Amino acid sequence: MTLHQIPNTIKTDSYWMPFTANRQFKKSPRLFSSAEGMYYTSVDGRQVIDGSAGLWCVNAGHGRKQIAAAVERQLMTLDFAPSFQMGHPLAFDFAERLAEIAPKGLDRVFFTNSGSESVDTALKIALAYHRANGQASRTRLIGRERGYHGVGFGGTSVGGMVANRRAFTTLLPGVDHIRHTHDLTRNAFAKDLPEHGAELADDLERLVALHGAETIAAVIVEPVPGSTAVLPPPKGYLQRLREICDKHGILLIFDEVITGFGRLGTPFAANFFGVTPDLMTTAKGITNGTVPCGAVFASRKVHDGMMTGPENQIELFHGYTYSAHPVACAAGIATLDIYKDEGLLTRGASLAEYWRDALHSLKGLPNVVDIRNCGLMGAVELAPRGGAVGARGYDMLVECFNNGLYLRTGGDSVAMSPPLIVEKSHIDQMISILGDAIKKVA
Ligand code: PXG
Ligand code: PLP
Repeated sequence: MTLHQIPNTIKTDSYWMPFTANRQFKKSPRLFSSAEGMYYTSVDGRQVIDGSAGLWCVNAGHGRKQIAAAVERQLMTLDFAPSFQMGHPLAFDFAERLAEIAPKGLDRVFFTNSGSESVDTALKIALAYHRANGQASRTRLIGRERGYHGVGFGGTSVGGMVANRRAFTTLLPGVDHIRHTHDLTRNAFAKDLPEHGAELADDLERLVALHGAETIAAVIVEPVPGSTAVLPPPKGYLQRLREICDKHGILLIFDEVITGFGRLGTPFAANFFGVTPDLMTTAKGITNGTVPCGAVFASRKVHDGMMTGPENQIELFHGYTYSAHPVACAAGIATLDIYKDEGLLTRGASLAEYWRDALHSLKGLPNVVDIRNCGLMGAVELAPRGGAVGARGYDMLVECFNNGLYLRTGGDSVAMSPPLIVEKSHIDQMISILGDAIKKVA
C-alpha cells in the first residue's frame, strides 16, 4: 500500500461524513485502524500521535482495558433499561460519582448522549426553570460570537460560528449574542489568560438594556472556547459575567463539553476560574470517548426550583431514549475510576507550564500570528494564504498527519489538546512535527 491508501475492499460512497469535505476526503482518505495510549495507527501502518485526544474526548488515552471490560460486563448483564418512570442502579451510582467531583453546588445530574444534547437540555431547563418560578417572560437565550455549542437547533442558535449557522436560516427566535473576546491587537501571544478584555463581559449589560432583563433566561458560554481554536478568557471576564448574571437574575450556563474532566488541570473549568455557573454541560471525557454520553450538572437552586408541582407530576418533559444508558453508565464509572486512580483530573496542572513553553517556542516561525494556551489546551493561529482562507490550515492537517501528528484545524488555526496521560517527550514530539509543518506550508 502506498501512503494512506485504503484497502480497496472499502467503498466510500455511502458514508456521508460529518463536518468533512466529503469529495476531497474520499479522493485521499485519512483513516485510523487502531489506537493505544497516546498513538493511533493509520491504515497504512504508521504511528500517529494523538494531539487532540480524538475529538477532545479521550482524556485517559486509548485502549483502556478497564473500560472495555466494564462495557462487556454490562452488555451481558443489563444491555438496556428504560429511564422514563423506570430506572437501574448504575444510573444513580454514576450520578452520585459525578456529583462527588462536580464544582461545589452543581450536584444534580441529567443524562444525555452528547454535547449537543447536553446543550439543548440545559437551554430547555433554563426556560422551564423560569417558567416554574413565575418568570415565564424570561424566554431569551444569549450566546456569544464565535461560540460552539453543538449542532442541535438550540445549540446552533446560540452558537456563533458563522459557517455552522448560515445554511440553516432563522433558527430559534429570541436569541442574541454577546461579543467574542478574541483580540489579536491587544492580546497576541498572551501566555495563559490575556490581560485585556474583561470589560467585554459588559456587553451583556448592553443586551439587558436593549431587551430588558425580564426577557432573558440564560447566557451560555464556553469558559475556554475550543472549536474556534482555543480562546482563553481575559483575566476577570468570567467573574464579571457571573456578577452581571446575578444582578439581573439571568442563569449562567458553562458549556464544559471540552473543558470538563481535567483538560485545564482541574476537574472542570469552573474550578479553574473559581466561577460557578447555574448549569454546566458536559460530554466527551465523561466516558473517555468510548460510549456516547453526556450530562448536564444543575445547581440545587435550579433543580429544586423545578421540584415544585404535585409529586405525581413529571417535572421536566424532556429526556432521551438513551439517557443514562446502562452501557454508558458502566463506561463512565470505569472512566471515573481511572481518572481517580491516575489523578488525571488534576494531572494537567503539572504539565501546563511545559505545554505552554513548548507551544510558545513556535513564535517567530513563518505566518504565525498568535499562540494561545490554557491548561492542556493550545492553538497556533496562522495568517491565511492570500485569498484562500482555510487553505493553509488544511495543508497543515495533511502535512502533520503525513508526518505522524493528528491535530484539529479550524480555518487557519491548529488546535491541540492531548490525552491527559501525555508525557513531556510526547509534547516534544508534537511540537517538533508541528514546527516542521508550519515551515513546510509557509
Ligand atoms: N459544546 C461544546 C463546547 C463543544 O466543544 C459540543 C457542545 C457538541 O458536542 P457533541 O458531542 O454533540 O459533538 C462541543 C463539541 C473541534 C470539535 O475539534 C469540537 C467539538 C466536536 C467535534 C470537533 O473543534 N465540540
Ligand atoms: N423519533 C421518533 C419517531 C421516536 O419515537 C423517538 C423516541 O421514541 C425519537 C425520535 C427520539 O429518539 P431519542 O429518544 O433516541 O432521542
